[in-house]
Amino acid sequence: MITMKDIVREGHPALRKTAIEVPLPPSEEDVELLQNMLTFLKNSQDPEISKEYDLRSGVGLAAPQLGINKRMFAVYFEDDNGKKYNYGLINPKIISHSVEQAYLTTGEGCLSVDREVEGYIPRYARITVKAINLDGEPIKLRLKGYAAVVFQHEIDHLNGIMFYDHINKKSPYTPPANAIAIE
Ligand code: K1U
Ligand code: NI
Repeated sequence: MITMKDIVREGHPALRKTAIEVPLPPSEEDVELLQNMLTFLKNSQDPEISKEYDLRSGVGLAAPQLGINKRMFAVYFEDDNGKKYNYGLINPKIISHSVEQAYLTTGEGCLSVDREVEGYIPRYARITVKAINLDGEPIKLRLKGYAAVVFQHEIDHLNGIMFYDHINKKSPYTPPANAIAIE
């Protein structure tokens, strides 16, 4: 079972590497790892389990956050319209994106960052992602709003990018140009 002790924190070199593509079809070991990552997210959102194991609640987790240099991440959350996102993805790629940007008015958090970071993080408002799912099948996802933000945060982890790299250092709370605010 994955717990907080398995998650590496900022300063760890794994968070700054470009992760390596996963050979396809995925090995049983890689599929099991992704399933365990999804279970961690579900556990982290369960009040009893998260209390028992002292888990911070998360909506996403990327393999480099476990010190594993592979292009894989899991997401588990529901958007404001009640749409569920429950995916373990391998070799995800943003194949297109909007010109328009978006940002969360609450900023972003990260399971690898044990502090509050102030500021807006500009993201694409809409993205299309291609990836391989847990069944080893290709999938294409069109994402907007909060879901697009979460997926970009996780894909950034595969490229050694932390959310705060995107913050305007001189003016962290200036709304990014041409951007929708997501409450
Ligand atoms: O990748 C990570 O470190 C997980 C991170 C992902 C993320 C946060 C904010 C914006 C985009 C992506 C988190 O899940 S932090 C916790 C969090 O945002 C949250 C947890 C439970 C309910 C609602 C939000
Ligand atoms: Ni993160």
